[in-house]
Amino acid sequence: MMRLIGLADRSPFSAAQQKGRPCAVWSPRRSARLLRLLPIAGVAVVGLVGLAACGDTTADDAAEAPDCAASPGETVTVDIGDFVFDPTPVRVDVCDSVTWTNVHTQAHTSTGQGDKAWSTGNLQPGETSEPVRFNEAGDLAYICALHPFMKGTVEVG
Ligand SMILES: [Cu+2]
Repeated sequence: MMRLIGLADRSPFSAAQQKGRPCAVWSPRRSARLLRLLPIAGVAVVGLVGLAACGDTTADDAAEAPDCAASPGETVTVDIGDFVFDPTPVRVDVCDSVTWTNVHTQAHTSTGQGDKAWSTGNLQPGETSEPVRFNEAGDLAYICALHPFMKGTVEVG
């Protein structure tokens, strides 16, 4: 903005002309001055185009990766029963969360495997985990860390 004001100040038209006299007389001296300013103006334009391009890229990235913090989805509950996760697989949308509720008589966990690793820690009988949010589509395997033969899957997408 400061640069644009600066250019306006160096207009080849006199102040009186800018104030509204109908067509100004073009001054060669002032024209030469304007020509010297053109490269600066060009840099300013390129800079603005560059900023616009960056803005577009950011917008595209945002479209691919939804802002789950701004618009969280639903929370779905999975029960941990008699050495089983119920339901499994559990299907959720991107940005949804899952909580695990231990309805069994022993402690269990939900512990993610692979890239998306999470752990509820030990859930005692009757206890419900903190929500685990899923920000990307994919099939995610998990186990109970106390009983690794207990397997479950969260299908996101
Ligand atoms: Cu278990």
